[in-house]
Amino acid sequence: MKIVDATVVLTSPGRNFVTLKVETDEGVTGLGDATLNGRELAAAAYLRDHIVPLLLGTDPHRIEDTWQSLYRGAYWRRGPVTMAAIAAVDTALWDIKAKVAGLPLYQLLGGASRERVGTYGHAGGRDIPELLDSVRARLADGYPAIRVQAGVPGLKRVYGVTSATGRRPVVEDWDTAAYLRTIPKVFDAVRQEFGPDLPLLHDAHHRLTPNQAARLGKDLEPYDLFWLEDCTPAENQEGLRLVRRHTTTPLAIGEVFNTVFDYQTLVTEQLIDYVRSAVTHFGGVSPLKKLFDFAAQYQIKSAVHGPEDISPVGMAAAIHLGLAIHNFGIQEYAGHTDLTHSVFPHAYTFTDGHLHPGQAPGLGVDLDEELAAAHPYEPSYLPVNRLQDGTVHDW
Ligand code: GCO
Ligand code: MG
Repeated sequence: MKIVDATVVLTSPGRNFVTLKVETDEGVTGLGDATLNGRELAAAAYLRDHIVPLLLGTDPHRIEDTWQSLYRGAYWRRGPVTMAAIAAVDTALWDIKAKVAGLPLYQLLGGASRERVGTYGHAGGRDIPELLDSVRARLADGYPAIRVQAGVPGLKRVYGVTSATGRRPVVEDWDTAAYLRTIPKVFDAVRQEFGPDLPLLHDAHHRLTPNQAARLGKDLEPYDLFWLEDCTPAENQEGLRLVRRHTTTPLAIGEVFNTVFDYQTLVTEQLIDYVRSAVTHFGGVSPLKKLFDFAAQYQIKSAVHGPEDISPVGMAAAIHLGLAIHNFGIQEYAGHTDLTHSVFPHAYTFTDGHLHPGQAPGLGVDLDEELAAAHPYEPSYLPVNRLQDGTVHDW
């Protein structure tokens, strides 16, 4: 079997997605997701200009060898653009292999370890009443666990939830002290309204120092969070030692990480409880499975990043992995617009707050290229965040 063509499809059915379609001489095709929110054209060009020419004529069954040759062969390693592009190839080749086998991908990853994949959804509001309504709406959607983000008095926007839009980044504002005072009150209100049982999560979106994160984790202990996410930027992995020493609030990190090296200290010293990387940004199904197996040795679980900017192709790959691995924790599922579901018809289902990959061979996702072409790429940026004196802060 040989790869005879590979094309990159950019489409924006509400937001941008980058999809790689790999075609073989036997007519079997595979899809991979390389969407990099706000930097889509860089991932598309890396694929189109530097990777596709190398794929033509190669054997799609040699997934590990292809991955290693793209990773090591480029000499320049790691980074979100490189790893999103490699991820798309790896995922498309797994899609092809599973289609040839006539099996849904999860069967090739060891088969099902559970009946279905549990999720969490997003609730947010500018103030507490609006937030409580949003939690009610997510519960009505069936979500068994909910991420709670709330407005901070004095700040213009609810942070960390803005879509990427426009030809220039939107500028948001930030005040860490006000945030640290507000969030425990928010969780107090949510617990009072919804009781002790509902699993609640919170995303600090890389905005705190280790010391501030330690304080927030401690202040949130009475509200029994499922996790506190991205409490620091965590490039300084050792910084998590300080956070860990001061709080038992579970910690989840990693949506911006793209290799296992970013996790080395965090995992081996058990400084976190959940690894958050996505198939789409971590080099594909192959390395993410290895990360989960590594994390499992330290009782750390999976929690794959699943915002709207992971396409249904990347989401399907995550669901297959989530069904198969033993140390599955939870899957983030922000869902997609109806138009996105039509551009990427898929076998996976979301029922009663749980996902299942379905039984279609491969990933179980198609691409309606005509519909995709009718919704072309639109330039967009994630927001930039500034402190009230104008200093740029982590977003
Ligand atoms: C999450 C994330 C997202 C990111 C987004 C950036 O936990 O889902 O923080 O909301 O902000 O994926 O592109
Ligand atoms: Mg996050």
